[in-house]
Amino acid sequence: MISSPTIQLVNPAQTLNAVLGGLMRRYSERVPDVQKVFDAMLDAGVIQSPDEIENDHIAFRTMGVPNLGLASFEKIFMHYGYERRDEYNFIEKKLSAYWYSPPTPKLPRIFASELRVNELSEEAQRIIHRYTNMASDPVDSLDLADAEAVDHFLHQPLWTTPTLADYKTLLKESEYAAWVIYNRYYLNHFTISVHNLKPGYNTIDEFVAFLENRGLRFNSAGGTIKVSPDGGLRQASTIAQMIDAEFAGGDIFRIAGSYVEFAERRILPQFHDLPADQITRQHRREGFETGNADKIFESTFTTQTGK
Ligand code: OOG
Ligand code: NI
Repeated sequence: MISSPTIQLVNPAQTLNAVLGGLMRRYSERVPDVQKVFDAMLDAGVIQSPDEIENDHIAFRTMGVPNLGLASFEKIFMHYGYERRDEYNFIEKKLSAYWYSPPTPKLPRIFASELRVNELSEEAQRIIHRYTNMASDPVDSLDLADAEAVDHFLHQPLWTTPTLADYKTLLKESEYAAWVIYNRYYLNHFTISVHNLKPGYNTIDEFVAFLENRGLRFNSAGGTIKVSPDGGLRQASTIAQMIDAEFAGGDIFRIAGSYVEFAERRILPQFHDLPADQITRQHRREGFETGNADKIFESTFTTQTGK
């Protein structure tokens, strides 16, 4: 009989799977809409098990300050083989973002954004720096081979719990800033790919109609369904889950947490004649779209959550 080794060497792919699993587990606990969507899909026979769902991408938000922001955050996933791709700029929201392609095609893409803190008012900058001042980049002292350590890092406070007054001041100027000061690196959303679902559910219009009938509420900023100018990327998202957040000193206030997104990536024109069973990710519209993303950000904004 072969005895199992006492020390298991874990490869980066396994570590990444564990990190992604931890993110999804906590996110599902925090966002009841996730289970609602799964239940609707099971009930309608769209899927037999949630494992069949393809996760198009996950998204994170960061504060663009020294030792944090994308330059720090991206090191985590690039360590596991993610590659930085296109950049997106959101002038009015003062945000920069990149998407990252995964090391293997079944894994979710990552969309990560950063607030350009230095473009905010002096007061907002002062508040943000008071919480986010770091002597060094915390990712540099993280053992990225240790999935548990990374899972803990992504769900830890990172900085002291904000006061409700500071949260409200930030909220007036940048809803994104307020979101990050409280929620930090919590998963902002995961995204169900709809194009590989069965007919009747495999377009964004059909899928959104299906979920609206089941009582889910969608972000209506710029129209419920956001379409890229080339027509290839179609997205919609729910309105963020409200959470009773506890602030410094014990104040409780209802704030926006995370949401769920849905994406349809159409087959690129040059592959329209390929047989359906040969279509894979590389034959569909890749990347993201600034105009779509600009409105999807508003899933956590009071203009949507207060509707
Ligand atoms: C990200 C919004 C953009 C997309 O798929 O374009 C986005 C966010 O709300 O942080 O998710
Ligand atoms: Ni998204």
